[in-house]
Amino acid sequence: MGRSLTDRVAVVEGDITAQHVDAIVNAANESLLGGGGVDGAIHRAAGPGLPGECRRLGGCKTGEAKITAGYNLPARFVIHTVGPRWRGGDHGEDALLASCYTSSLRLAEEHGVRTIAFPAISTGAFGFPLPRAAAIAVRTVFDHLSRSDAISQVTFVCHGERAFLLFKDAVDELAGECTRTAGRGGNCTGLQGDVQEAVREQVRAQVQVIEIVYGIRFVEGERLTGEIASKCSDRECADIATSALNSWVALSGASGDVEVPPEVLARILDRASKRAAHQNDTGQGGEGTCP
Ligand code: AR6
Repeated sequence: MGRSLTDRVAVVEGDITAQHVDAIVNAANESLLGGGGVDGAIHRAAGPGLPGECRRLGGCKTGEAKITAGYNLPARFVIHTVGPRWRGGDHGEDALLASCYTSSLRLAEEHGVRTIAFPAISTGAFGFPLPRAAAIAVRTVFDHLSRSDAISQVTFVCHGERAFLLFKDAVDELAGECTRTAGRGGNCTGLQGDVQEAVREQVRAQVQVIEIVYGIRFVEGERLTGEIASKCSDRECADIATSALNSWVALSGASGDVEVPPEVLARILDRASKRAAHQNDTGQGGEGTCP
């Protein structure tokens, strides 16, 4: 077995552009064409090759991630992710922020990255409260590392002492929880409650996105969210279930107040949990595989 979870997470104070890791993560905006803050620092340090490659990527949605070379940086890759703008906390910001970390880690793994450094995404120009962002970042990274050994080291690079102390506290708190629940260096089963909450948040956000995109309103949307979240114990399953729900809405041509028939929901949940279990068994990613 590899190193313990807590040994695989570090917090440092400094400049992310100076990190000697396989990949650094950029807190970008949807255009991927550069900006201020950590984005500006990364573009300056990477040099003129980076904007050219970024332009060819065609932008990036909030919560998602794209990858480029690192050019003049010590890091081989830059993973560009777009954090949510803070709008008071009731607009899916938590789930979108968690999704930035998960998407970046997945993309890193697809490119063989073993060591990766993150800034405190969304906590500058995008205004996400730092303590809340630190807790989400650390919990999401711990959760991912507890499921996959592919990445050996994650470093949170904090700009300033306040960020450093908040991230350090969040790591120490989770590390203590892991030690209490799993003994020496083992799995972090104490995270399960947090994972369930994160899955529910993710489902709620995706259900809202479907409502916005199709201009509909699910009858008893919160109950729908609860049923999907309680059947899905991980994000993989929740992703599959909400994409299936999205397809059903698109194909049914539903409008206005939409009630998902119980047999449709049961079929969606059954297939999602079977497919996610199959992907977890075979270690495959989230897309394009059939049981
Ligand atoms: N190394 C590590 N962290 C840094 C560095 C650095 N060199 N520079 C700043 N930070 P921000 P956002 C910290 O504003 O909130 C850009 O214009 C900073 O203290 O860079 O996601 C983009 O183009 C803060 O804690 O990113 C977008 O338009 C954290 O990095 C927008 O800002 C994130 O602050 C994205 O806003």
